[in-house]
Amino acid sequence: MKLLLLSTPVGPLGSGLGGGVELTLSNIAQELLRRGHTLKIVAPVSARVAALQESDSSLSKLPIVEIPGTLQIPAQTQNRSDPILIPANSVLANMWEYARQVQADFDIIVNFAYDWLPFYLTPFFQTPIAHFVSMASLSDAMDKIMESVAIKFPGSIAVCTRAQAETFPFARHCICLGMGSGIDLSLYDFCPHPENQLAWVGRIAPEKGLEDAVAAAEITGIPLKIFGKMQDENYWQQICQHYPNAPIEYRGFFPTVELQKQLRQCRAILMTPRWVEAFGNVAIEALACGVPVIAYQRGGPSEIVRDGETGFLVKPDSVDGLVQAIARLHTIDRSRCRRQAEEEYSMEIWGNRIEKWFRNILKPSSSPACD
Ligand code: HBI
Repeated sequence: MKLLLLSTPVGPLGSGLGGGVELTLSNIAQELLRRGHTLKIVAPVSARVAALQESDSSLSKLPIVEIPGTLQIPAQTQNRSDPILIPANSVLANMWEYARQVQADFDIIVNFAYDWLPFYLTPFFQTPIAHFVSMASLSDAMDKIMESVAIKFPGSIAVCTRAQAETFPFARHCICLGMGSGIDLSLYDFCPHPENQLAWVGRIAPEKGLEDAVAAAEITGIPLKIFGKMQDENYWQQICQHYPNAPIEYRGFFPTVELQKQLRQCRAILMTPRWVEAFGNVAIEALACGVPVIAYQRGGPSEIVRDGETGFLVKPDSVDGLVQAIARLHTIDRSRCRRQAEEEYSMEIWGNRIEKWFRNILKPSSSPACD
């Protein structure tokens, strides 16, 4: 197949601003190229793309078409009833104008943006558009436009997990991929004997609930290493002021290979989402290193963690629950964590599900099948 992949408009690919969907897109691209498909990626121009491609080897060989323009406002900063905002010289609009011009060269267009415009444009395009929805329901305007596409174009909308699907009124029309990405297991090295430290990985932003992980670090006295894009500086400052004595260290944002070198050294990763996390790519990256996952029983991670075997599922927003789970980490066999990643989240499994989704869209009489 000839594919055109349109990335998230909130940041350049590899910048970390796009969170998990950056890993999703680059892993889908690599796996499809490996399978002999041809593709192009359309993403916001990055002042540092050369540096990014050097630092993140997985990005270097991907064919990226860079589009200029103003980045889109992150949807999770908006309120449910807010109107859709499009800035002047919108990079999102510029990306889709490019797609409109080249669409005849492709069999299928894949949208990774959680934005109104790509859904609205779907009926105006001649080339079929597949939509990978990377977050749970956030706004009424988005729910409305996604629902109209889900009904008009059966099988065109894919979600990561059932928990995420259930947040949408059109859940029954979604293709459920059962995962938000596969991972290249060869990039993750199993670590049997970690340091006495915990990890937290994610965009530093309120919806990720970092403060609970910091509170658990203060109570247990176990150092917490924090990785991810510094998206909301004020939020971070508030946490530092509120927990001046917590044993925490912000390490920064790292490409996959560098991240796993540090993540594997940890006794567990803490996942403390305030919102319904669509999937939780960091959970399967941790498992691939043999790192148990301690996660709130909310959204995607609750469909990934095998409670008591590869980590623990904790009552949502309960810091005590996190502390009790940390105290039971010695009962988890780290090699079982690695095995779960191999059995359930390999690129092979991911590639098969993605190909099936696309082929069903290209076949005329297709009915969505939820795995
Ligand atoms: N916000 N408007 C908008 N568009 C996106 O594509 C988007 C976003 N916020 C977060 C985000 N994408 C990704 O970090 C998640 O999909 C993983």
